[in-house]
Amino acid sequence: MILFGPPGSGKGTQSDKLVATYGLVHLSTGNLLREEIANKTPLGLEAKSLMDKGKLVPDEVVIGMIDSSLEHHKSAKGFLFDGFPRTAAQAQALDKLLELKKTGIVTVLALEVGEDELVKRLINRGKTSGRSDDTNEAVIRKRFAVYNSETSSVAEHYKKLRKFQSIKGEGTVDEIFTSLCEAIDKKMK
Ligand code: B4P
Repeated sequence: MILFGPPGSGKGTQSDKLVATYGLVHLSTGNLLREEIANKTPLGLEAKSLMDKGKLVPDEVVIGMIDSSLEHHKSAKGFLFDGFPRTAAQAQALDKLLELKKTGIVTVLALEVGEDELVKRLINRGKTSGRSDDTNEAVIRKRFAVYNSETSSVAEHYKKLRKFQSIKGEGTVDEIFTSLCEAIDKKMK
């Protein structure tokens, strides 16, 4: 499954609950990149300078990270992709990787949240998380611009494949979680 949506839409928040309920492996490219930053690897240093400007990390880097994570969890029952794919090239690469492993995406759940609410959530998170990409409103706005120009094509890709479902992403965390579970359970029947 893919959990899709703009920055701050609650992908990380809902992923934690979904993986616990459905027994999936959580693959968040944002978390994988932050681990590289914390470990001060060359990849992490390159990623940090892009993330702090609100830009995306190069496709080859994130596709490579996903490929090795899939290899690492060969016996997994399933995966929840969070924050990936974020470009059309990443979506095509994921399709190919999954095809090679004789599997595929069951559904793409897209959290829909208005931009004012997103800015509020990210600025709030920036006060406590220590995430340098959440403290500056200009960087947050840049991330939305990148989402509109580079990431919205991912939605089109999965709409064409009839795998895309929109979910209202405003309300309490539990209300949104219930809507996500209903959509997944319908798909699994
Ligand atoms: P990510 O780590 O993917 O994070 P995000 O989009 O900022 O946030 P998310 O949607 O997970 O929000 P959360 O649940 O935490 O990306 C960070 C950066 O990494 C990107 O800008 C990019 O540079 C790079 N990157 C990552 N993946 C990449 C890729 N594939 N290709 C290239 N570059 C990539 O929620 C946000 C806040 O809202 C939290 O504080 C939460 O508590 C709050 N919240 C959640 N649900 C709420 C609710 N219902 N009501 C009120 N508040 C809520």
